[in-house]
Amino acid sequence: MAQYLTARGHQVAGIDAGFRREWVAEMGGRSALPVASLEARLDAFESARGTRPHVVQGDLTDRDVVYRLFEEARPEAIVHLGECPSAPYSMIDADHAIWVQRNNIEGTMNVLYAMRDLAPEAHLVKLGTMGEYGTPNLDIPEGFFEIEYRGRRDRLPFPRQAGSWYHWSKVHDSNNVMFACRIFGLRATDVMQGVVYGTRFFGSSADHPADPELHTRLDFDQAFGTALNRFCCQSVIGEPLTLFGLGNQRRGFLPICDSMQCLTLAVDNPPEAGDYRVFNQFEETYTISELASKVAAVASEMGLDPRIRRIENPRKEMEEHHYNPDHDHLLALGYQPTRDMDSEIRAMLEDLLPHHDRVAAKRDVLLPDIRWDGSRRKSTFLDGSNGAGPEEAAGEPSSVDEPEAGAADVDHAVVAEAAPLTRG
Ligand code: USQ
Repeated sequence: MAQYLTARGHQVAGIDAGFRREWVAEMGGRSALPVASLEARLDAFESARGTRPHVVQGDLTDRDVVYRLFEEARPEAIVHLGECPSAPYSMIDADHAIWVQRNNIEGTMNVLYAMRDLAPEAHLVKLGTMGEYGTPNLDIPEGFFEIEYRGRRDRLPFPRQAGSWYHWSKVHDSNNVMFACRIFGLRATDVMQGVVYGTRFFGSSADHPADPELHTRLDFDQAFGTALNRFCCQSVIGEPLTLFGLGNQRRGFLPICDSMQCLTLAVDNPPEAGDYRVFNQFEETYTISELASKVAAVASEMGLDPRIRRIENPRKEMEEHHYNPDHDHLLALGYQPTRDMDSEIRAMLEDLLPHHDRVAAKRDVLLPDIRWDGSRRKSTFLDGSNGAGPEEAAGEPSSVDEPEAGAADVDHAVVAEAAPLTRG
């Protein structure tokens, strides 16, 4: 995000302690693409862009650190990406559930108070999640809807029905940000983001940094790897693409470069003071089966041998449901999708193939064992074997193996990334 904003003329400061690296290590994983130390990345940033962002190594739940950064940076916009983003991680046990909620909610509260005291005109761009809404049997509006009840009408927040302690932490954040806008007169955009995938964060491949120290990370473990990223890693090392349960769960997806574009559009177009607005941010919706088929088709074209298999779903979630969310607000601001999914999958596979051995060495972290009922047990394949059973033809999963169950001139932004946290 810092690279993307800097390339567009913004001056960026940040807070980060690389906590994501610790979470992924705790899961036994590592990034498929090597990630240099923060210092080495900042050096590479300076060489490539001629400017070095002021980055504090610190914890968003430490209010003094947050206030100090606000005093130094005097932000006009704050892009808040500094939360633990993993549903499975939050479902491990009570310690992880409570820690994820404290981390996410306290960090955001500190940002809100720092804004009130030190940057009341600034614009908060806060990363929420489409998962806040859950999968209701209704179309999903962008944050609010008009409702008539007992003859009276109102515009109210659309009900949230999150599916993990992590997703609920985002719901609590949304309520807190909305309330802070009302009582402190702050302005905020809450971005309900779908599942992000990809390795190239600039819209044009020509802008992709040549220096590997400027590349993004890509996780594939059960907690921090998202579905499409995992499917690509699985294809590269010849492991089955794991469909959880029926595979008919539908989600909104968008490539990382368009996530950057959307967040930047929000930064460049702040709402009025006191306004809390919600953007649903995704490009297209797919079922997980459709997604796996897409990856398998591109991987086959590239000479790989992808296999799609269903495994027990470790989560409690609806596997067949209505899903039709609105996503008009960003389009109205000029959002234009820059890449289609197939070419993005191809680029990912090209970027991942040279790191085949890094992924293969950690293949054990691919099968999920964190279960929503709080137990820990590896999911088994639903074709009755746990490794060597019949497989679905790539690209066409069958229906067998049913499971049981304002100002455009903003130029100072603070980017908060995965803040480090102290476990209580
Ligand atoms: N799934 C599989 N196979 C896998 C991994 C996942 O079938 O190997 C399924 C899951 O059961 C789920 C769907 O794919 O139904 C999405 O799972 P995911 O792990 O890709 O994404 P999720 O847990 O929903 O969370 C991710 C990010 C989170 C963000 C969210 C957006 O980790 O930070 O908030 O996507 S959304 O899903 O729209 O809520």
